[in-house]
Formats: sequence, structure tokens, C-alpha cells
Amino acid sequence: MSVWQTTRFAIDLARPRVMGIVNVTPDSFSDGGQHASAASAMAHCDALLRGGAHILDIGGESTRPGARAPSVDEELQRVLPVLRHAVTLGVPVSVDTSRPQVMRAALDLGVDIVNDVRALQREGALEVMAAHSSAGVCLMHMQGEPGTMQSAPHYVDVLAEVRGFLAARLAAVLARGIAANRIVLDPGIGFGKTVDDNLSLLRRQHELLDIGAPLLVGWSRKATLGAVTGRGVHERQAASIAAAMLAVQRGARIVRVHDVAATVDALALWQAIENNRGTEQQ
Ligand code: 7PJ
Repeated sequence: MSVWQTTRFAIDLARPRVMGIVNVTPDSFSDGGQHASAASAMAHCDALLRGGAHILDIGGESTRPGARAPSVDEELQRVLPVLRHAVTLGVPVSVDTSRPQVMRAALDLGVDIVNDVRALQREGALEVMAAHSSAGVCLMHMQGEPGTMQSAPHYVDVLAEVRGFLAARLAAVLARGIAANRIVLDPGIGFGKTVDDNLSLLRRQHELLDIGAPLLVGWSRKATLGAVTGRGVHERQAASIAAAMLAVQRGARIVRVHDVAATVDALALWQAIENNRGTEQQ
């Protein structure tokens, strides 16, 4: 059965895995500033683990349209204290970044996984991963750049394009000597895609399963769920769980979510059905 090999942990993908999202973005209205945001992110790591998270994903750069990119130093100051705490918690830790300097600092700290929405395309990123080839990596598809990607997404065939991109990035990373069992792929829900594109990526997700690496997906609270349900970002838990379940049912092995405990419960039910629990009584 498939395993995602990372620096310290071999993550068994025979069962679906839940990656909990930890955002470290400073609240300029709070007196504590940087310190307060780091402390609350650390507390959030602990809360997600109590909820049953299998992996923690920690990021300091907002990819929302219009968000100002922090400097490298700012991003390091945001994420490093939280990563230092997270690596003591006994679960695999992922850093959500596109910057080679942040990847290197995180990997030097013992972080297990690099999660890059730019799929290691920034100059120097492949070299950092090659120098830390025992780490795991998630390669995500995005059309365009966060600031402008939602202005006019366009595809002839979104599945074919996402598939082609992920296959090419997988080949590029393999060519740098990173083993296939350290790599997972992500279609990048909401990253330069219309509502219809995102729905197609779920409907036809099976077309992404034989590229050569397990699939990770993130539907949690995304705009497509708002478009379908008419709900605001903080009212999308039910739709997020439904999307995570549908993605797992269609072959995704890891789901990246905000609402960890509820997703873990939903997937426990899916797993019980999958294991044929109950059939012994019939
Ligand atoms: C994703 C991510 C995703 C991966 C974000 C948000 C936006 N990394 N980072 N996949 N989304 N691998 O969570 O709404 O979908 S940030």
C-alpha cells in the first residue's frame, strides 16, 4: 500500500489523512503583534492535534488575491517560531511556502514536508529540495499568480492542463534525485480556476490518479463552495466536509482542511464503510 515518505515519518496512505491548516498572519490590530500571532498559531497547532490532525501545515504568506507578499524576513519571523514548536508535537509538519530561503530554514529545523503552491518553480527551490532529499513535498497546480489569478482563468481542458503540469513538475523533481515516494500532487482548487473548473476537477478527479504520485486536495472554505451554497466563508463547514469526503471517495489520499475534528469524524464513517464493517452480521 502507498506510503508518503517524509523526513521523520512514513505516512501510511492506506487510510485517508487529514492535514490541518495553521495560518500565521499577524493581526495588526492586536497589541501583541508578531508574538501574539505566533502564540495563537502554536495554540492552534495543539487544538488541531486534539481534533485528530495527522499532519500540520504551517504558512505565513497569504495567497488571497490582493494580499501583500511579506518580505522573506517577515515570513521567516512569522513561521519559524511556530515550526519550532510544531516539530516537538510528534506528527509530520509541513511548511506552506514558495520561497527557497524559507524552505531551507524550515528543513534545517527538521520540518518534514514542503508544501509549495508554486510547485518548486521559484529559482533555487529545486536545489533546496535536492539538498534535503529525505523530506516530503507537495507540488500544486496554479494558473497565474495569486494577485491576478482569478481575474480571467482560462483552460481549453482544465483536467488535461492540470494533469500535464503536474506530470511535468513530478518529472522535474524526480530528475533532481528526489524519490517518487516523497512526492504528492495537488490540483490547486481555487488557484486560477473558475467555479466550473473547480467542480470539473472534483467530478473528473479520477483522471489525476495515475500521474505517478498520491493526490492531496484542499477544498476547505473555498469560494467555489460559497458559490454553490450561497454561504459566507465561515458558514462553509458542511460543504467543506462534503467536498473532502467526495474527494477521498474519488481517490484523494490527503485532505487539507481548517475544520479538522469534523473532517476526521466524517472520514471515520467513510473508512468504516470502506472496511466493510457490518457485513459480518448479514
Ligand atoms: C492550498 C494550499 C491548497 C495546497 C492554500 C486556502 C488558500 N496548499 N495552500 N493546496 N490552499 N497544497 O487555504 O484557502 O489547496 S492557501
